[in-house]
Amino acid sequence: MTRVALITGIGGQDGTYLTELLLEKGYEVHGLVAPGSKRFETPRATVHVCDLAEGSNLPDLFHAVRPDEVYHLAAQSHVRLSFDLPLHTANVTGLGTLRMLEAVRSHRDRTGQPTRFYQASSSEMFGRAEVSPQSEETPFHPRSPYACAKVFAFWQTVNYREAYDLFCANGILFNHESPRRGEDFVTRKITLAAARIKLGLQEKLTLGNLQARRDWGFAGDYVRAMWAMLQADEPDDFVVATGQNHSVEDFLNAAFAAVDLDWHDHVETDPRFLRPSEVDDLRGDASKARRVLGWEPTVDFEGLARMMVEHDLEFVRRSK
Ligand code: F7E
Repeated sequence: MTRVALITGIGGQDGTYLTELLLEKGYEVHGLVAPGSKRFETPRATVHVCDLAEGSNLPDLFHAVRPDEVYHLAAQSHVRLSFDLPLHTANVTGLGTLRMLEAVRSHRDRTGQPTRFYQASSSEMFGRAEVSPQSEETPFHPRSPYACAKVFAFWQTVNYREAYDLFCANGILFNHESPRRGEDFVTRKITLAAARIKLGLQEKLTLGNLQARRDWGFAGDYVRAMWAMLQADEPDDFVVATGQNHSVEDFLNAAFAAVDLDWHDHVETDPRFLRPSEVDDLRGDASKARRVLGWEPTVDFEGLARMMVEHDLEFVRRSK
């Protein structure tokens, strides 16, 4: 029997990689997009519109799609923006997850179908972490409205597993990037600027905190971990990370070196891009995912920066 997957946020970076992976594996793929968001066009997946800020058509969608697996990726996911839109972020990122969990629970109770649920939890939940690297055992100390909403969603996911005996898994994913990363996230902002500067289309790049350290991996690797979590014998929570971290400055070095430029000649900083409370240093310990799921990352930090810059050189040339 063909398995059916439903991906919320199917048009985002992770949604597109996950769609490709699931199609390769023979799934029938459905996706949800927010009203008014750019439609994700693929002849091989069926896209539905749903506003997770209210979710009124979720029961009908579950009835029509009958998903075996739900990958809940949709969120207001920009940390800086969450300080400007805290209520919207809490509603979409926090309550949106609860609306999805309720849809899974009531669909199971009505039809008997045991839909498995993946929650896109985030390393931002660790925030001001007191230990490094962070694992599934590390306490949360969220530092933004986004991270607070993700902590709420994490515990709702655990609670639905424990209270209703549903297969609900949290993937605690550290930063994951790719050529498809949104242009407001720091890695893509840097690689696009490096490409434009190289091609003479831009002179300066304005950033915020260059000292922040993150554990950056490749999104294409991370969606394999999402899938593996829903194939496990038992539902559980897993950190997904490379185990290495670097500063924003390190990423600047790697990206500008790929186009033979010195970033010091082009980068300026502006407090506009600082956050009221920053997460200084994150690094993940994914040994549980390696042991239980057999998951391994395949792209390292330099490889990731090079892949993104090479893509953006071509992308900028084509759109010139
Ligand atoms: O910032 C610093 C910024 O916005 C990384 C999301 O996917 O990963 C992401 O959250 C660091 C921060 O990602 C700029 O202050 C400096 O320290 O790329 P980012 P993020 O906040 O780590 C986690 C795992 C998620 O769950 C989130 O949804 O870079 N930084 N200058 C800057 N950041 C941005 N965006 N823009 C700058 O100009």
